[in-house]
Amino acid sequence: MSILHQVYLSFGANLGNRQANILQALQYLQTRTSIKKLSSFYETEPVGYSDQPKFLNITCELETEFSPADLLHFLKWIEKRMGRQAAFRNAPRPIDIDILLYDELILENLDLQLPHPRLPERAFVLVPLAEIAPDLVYPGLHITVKEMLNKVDPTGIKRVDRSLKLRTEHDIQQSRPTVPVSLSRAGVTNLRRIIQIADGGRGVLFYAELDLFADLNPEQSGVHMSRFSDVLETLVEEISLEPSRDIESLAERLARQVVRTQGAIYSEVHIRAQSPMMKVTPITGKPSEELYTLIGIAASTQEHTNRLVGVETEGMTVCPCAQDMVRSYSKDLLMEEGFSKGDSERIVSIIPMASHNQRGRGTLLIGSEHPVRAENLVHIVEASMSSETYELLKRPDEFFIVNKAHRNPRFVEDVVREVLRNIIEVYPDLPDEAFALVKQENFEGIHQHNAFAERFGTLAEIRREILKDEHVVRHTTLEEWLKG
Ligand code: PH2
Ligand code: MG
Ligand code: MG
Repeated sequence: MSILHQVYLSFGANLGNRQANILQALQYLQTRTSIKKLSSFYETEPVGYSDQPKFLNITCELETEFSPADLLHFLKWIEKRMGRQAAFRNAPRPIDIDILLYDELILENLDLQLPHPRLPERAFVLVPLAEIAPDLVYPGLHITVKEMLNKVDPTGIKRVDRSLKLRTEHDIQQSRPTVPVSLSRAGVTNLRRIIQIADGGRGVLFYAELDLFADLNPEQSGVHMSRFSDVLETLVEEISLEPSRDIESLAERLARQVVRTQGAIYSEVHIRAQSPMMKVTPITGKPSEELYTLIGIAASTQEHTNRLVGVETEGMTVCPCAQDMVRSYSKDLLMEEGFSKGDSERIVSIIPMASHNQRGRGTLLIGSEHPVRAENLVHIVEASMSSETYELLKRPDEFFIVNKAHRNPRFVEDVVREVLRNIIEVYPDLPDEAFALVKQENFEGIHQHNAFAERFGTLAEIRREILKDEHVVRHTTLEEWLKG
């Protein structure tokens, strides 16, 4: 392993698009080295040969494995690659890259002198350098950059913003749309970020996909797309200081900021994060890490936010219908072999019966002020299928879940109903206004298509059916509940 050297470079450009040239040179530089610090951009009066355009100058600190000679060679390659032609000393150029310092090295070669001999007298280098390394010492002279800067005349050195010439006098997003109709939701989808959520004392990182929406009034042509990312970027910074308690709190923080920054009446944020969970296999007790999808949704108005927490997880189901056919066929076989009807029925009720089985994906969302933990919801969904599944299965574990699933055959509809019943019984304390959405999709083993079932509604609606035997025809939808 080679050691890394600390190097300071100076960039100057006074031909062509100076800003673009410097940025291009920095891009080439990063193909072999690693930039640690970068100064602002400065517009500077030409020094030496003065009958030429103004310069744009910057400095940077970098880490490299290159020797001084190899670094010089590489920088010359960049200059040439960018169209610099050999010319007289101090001639105008699209790009010039000079090595200012290389560690504490002092070198007196014909083609390379270190530290840069004219550094102490050049304000166009010292001003940007003092910005990133004021206390850096000039080898040999034992004097800092700040001290050298105090001895030169910094007039003619002007800090400039990086900019493109833009006409910004009119805000296209604020202009009146051609068709003056309001939009229910406009925004960004599939924004991907690493988010942080508190787990006990520490923040845990998750890969997440986010959708952010705002409503649009008939007078406004578009949302401010970049503000969605701004909101996220700001929050990602805030979160690293103070992680959100849970995924729904994170969705809520975002939804509130979207309302504020978009001037919207209504905003919606959906987050899906991949989350690991430790399970223990049923027989051999081996720990096994499973991935499930953690879901947080929040909808905000100026006054109020509704939040949901949810999970998506996989398990397996065994088809009751196919199993029933196998059972009656088996019974007939036994009777053809001479077993009595009674014995045949007893036998097929004792031994496991074959069927087709499939992986199923279950979704459970709960909306309530009353906190519900996502980890607990994973177990509700898994307990409602024919059997849970595991990433790791030793042979006795495998046998256990195959047997469990075949003793527990369930249609896709049964799974949804089991989840609903479990919610009602496990969370009697959830208020009537709370909301639930339960969805199951089975990747059928005997078809290319999937089987699907879903129920959504308030807990009041679901309780009336399960506990009071009524038929509730109107089911409150997720959208209605979010806006309610
Ligand atoms: N570079 C020179 C000579 N003169 N003047 C300014 N302002 N900026 C430079 O980068 C510069 C210069 C020789 O390389
Ligand atoms: Mg130079
Ligand atoms: Mg040079």
